[in-house]
Amino acid sequence: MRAAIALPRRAVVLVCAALSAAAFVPSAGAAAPACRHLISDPRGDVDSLGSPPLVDDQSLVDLVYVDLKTDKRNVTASFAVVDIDPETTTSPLRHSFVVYFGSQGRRYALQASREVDGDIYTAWVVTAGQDYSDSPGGYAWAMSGLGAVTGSFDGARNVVRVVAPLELFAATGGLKGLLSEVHAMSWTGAGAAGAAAEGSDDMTDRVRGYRMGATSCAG
Ligand SMILES: [Ca+2]
Ligand SMILES: [Ca+2]
Repeated sequence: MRAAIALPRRAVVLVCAALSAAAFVPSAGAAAPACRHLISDPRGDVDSLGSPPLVDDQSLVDLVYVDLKTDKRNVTASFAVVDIDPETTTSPLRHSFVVYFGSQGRRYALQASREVDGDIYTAWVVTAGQDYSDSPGGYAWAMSGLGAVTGSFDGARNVVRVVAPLELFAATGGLKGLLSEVHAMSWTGAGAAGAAAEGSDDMTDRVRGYRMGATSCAG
């Protein structure tokens, strides 16, 4: 009986020792990012829209992680996707990614779209309503562009980025402290913006926020 009890205790001690070693002795050459993703989203949870929905590869808008990052000059949004459309100019469908957040009483959005004619990056301030959601229609909602931003579609890493200078937000109150109530979505579309048919979309959970300047996984 004593042996039966002693053995698990010894095992626990050994496990603790192993964990301590792993925590305090970095392995040579290992990249150990000390970040935690702001938003995690399941794979394979893209919804089909329209009747019939547009034919599309849903992995191209299947969100996995969404992160925000700020430094002294920029706010960056990073969307990790299951796959990225490599055909910038020949795909018949638009693939769009947007993240919403609040600051100083305003709501903002950072968006990237891989369009038929190229890639478009936008920073928005919400001017009516709150922000887009998957709730039924009937809400008044509008956004206004803040100015020129940059970004990238990284096909090697399957990451979409939007980089917006902080100065763009100054005229509407600026960004400060907690970028709050963060959530994101992605979708496919066809046709002119505003009159587009949609094929599929992916929504994320809404999280409390990102503290400006904090460690981030945004790449
Ligand atoms: Ca997803
Ligand atoms: Ca989702």
